[in-house]
Amino acid sequence: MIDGEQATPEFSRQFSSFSGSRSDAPESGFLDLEGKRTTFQPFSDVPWPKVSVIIPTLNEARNLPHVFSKLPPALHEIIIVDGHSVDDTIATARRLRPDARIVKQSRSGKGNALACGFAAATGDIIAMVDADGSADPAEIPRFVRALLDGADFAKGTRFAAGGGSSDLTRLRRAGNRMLSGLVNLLCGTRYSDLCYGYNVFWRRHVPVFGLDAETPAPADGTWLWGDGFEVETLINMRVARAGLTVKEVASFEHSRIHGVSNLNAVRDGLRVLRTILVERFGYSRKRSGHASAAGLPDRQPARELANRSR
Ligand SMILES: Nc1nc2c(ncn2[C@@H]2O[C@H](COP(=O)(O)OP(=O)(O)OP(=O)(O)O)[C@@H](O)[C@H]2O)c(=O)[nH]1
Ligand SMILES: [Mg+2]
Repeated sequence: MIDGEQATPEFSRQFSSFSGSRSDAPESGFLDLEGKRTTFQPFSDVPWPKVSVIIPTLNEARNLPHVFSKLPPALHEIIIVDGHSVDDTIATARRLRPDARIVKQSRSGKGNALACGFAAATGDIIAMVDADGSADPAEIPRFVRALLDGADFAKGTRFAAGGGSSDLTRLRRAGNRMLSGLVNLLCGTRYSDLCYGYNVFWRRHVPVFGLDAETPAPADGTWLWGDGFEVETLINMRVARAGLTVKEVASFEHSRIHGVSNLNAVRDGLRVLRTILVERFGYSRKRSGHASAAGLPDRQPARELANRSR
């Protein structure tokens, strides 16, 4: 948002909550690993659209079987964006889903992985799904329904009827509430779950995000802003600024199945806070240069990220 600009007044009208209807949810367990396509028609009134599922992976080989087993059939494409995993992530993905496209990300971080996945996608709709088993891909049709009902951006929330989490710590819950409240105050939005990364949207809106998938990783090891976990906040704020219609969709977050989180609540929470402030107050001043397509400081010292657990 530009300096001095008022919070987006239209946004509260454009923003609504969608808790999903159980009748829209498909039956679970419809993975088709043998390549058989059963008739898949979750909606009686509209055809199932072309859906691209983007799955960022960093050492998620042990979780992929579960995630793939929950994917709805009849997807347009599955795109795995790998962050140079050192386990068997790519081999596992190829074995389980030979039809999946594997994309190597251009730099580092989940944000960069998503940017690369969005750039590679060819469907009408993009679903962002984590690979650690926390996001249930069987919920995708519920999000798609919200888009077909008129939303531009279907935003997952753990804090609506039908949603929840078995993964949120008290610290994260409090931080998320504070950060969501801050964005709502500054931007006139009504996000109930700013930091939740399960979102589904029309691909035509990707330019609104202003993400840079192309620039190579800087030689000095710095990260471009938006490449980390702050990407979700950045996207949510830009979606609001562009006046897109957002519907929140109830979603249940499960605990990561295997492995360790790459997120550090304090470090990444501070990155989110900084993102909010720069997006709201520093956008016009910062919008030169490649990373500042994101409107943010271009780089972050590598040392801030050096302790990221892998
Ligand atoms: N390609 C790629 N994927 C990443 C990177 N960092 C995290 N991911 C993936 O992004 C998803 C979310 O990362 P997590 O480490 O689970 O972080 P989180 O879900 O925000 O935090 P938790 O709630 O603690 O699990 C997972 O599928 C990770 O494998 C990265 O640098 N590159
Ligand atoms: Mg996770």
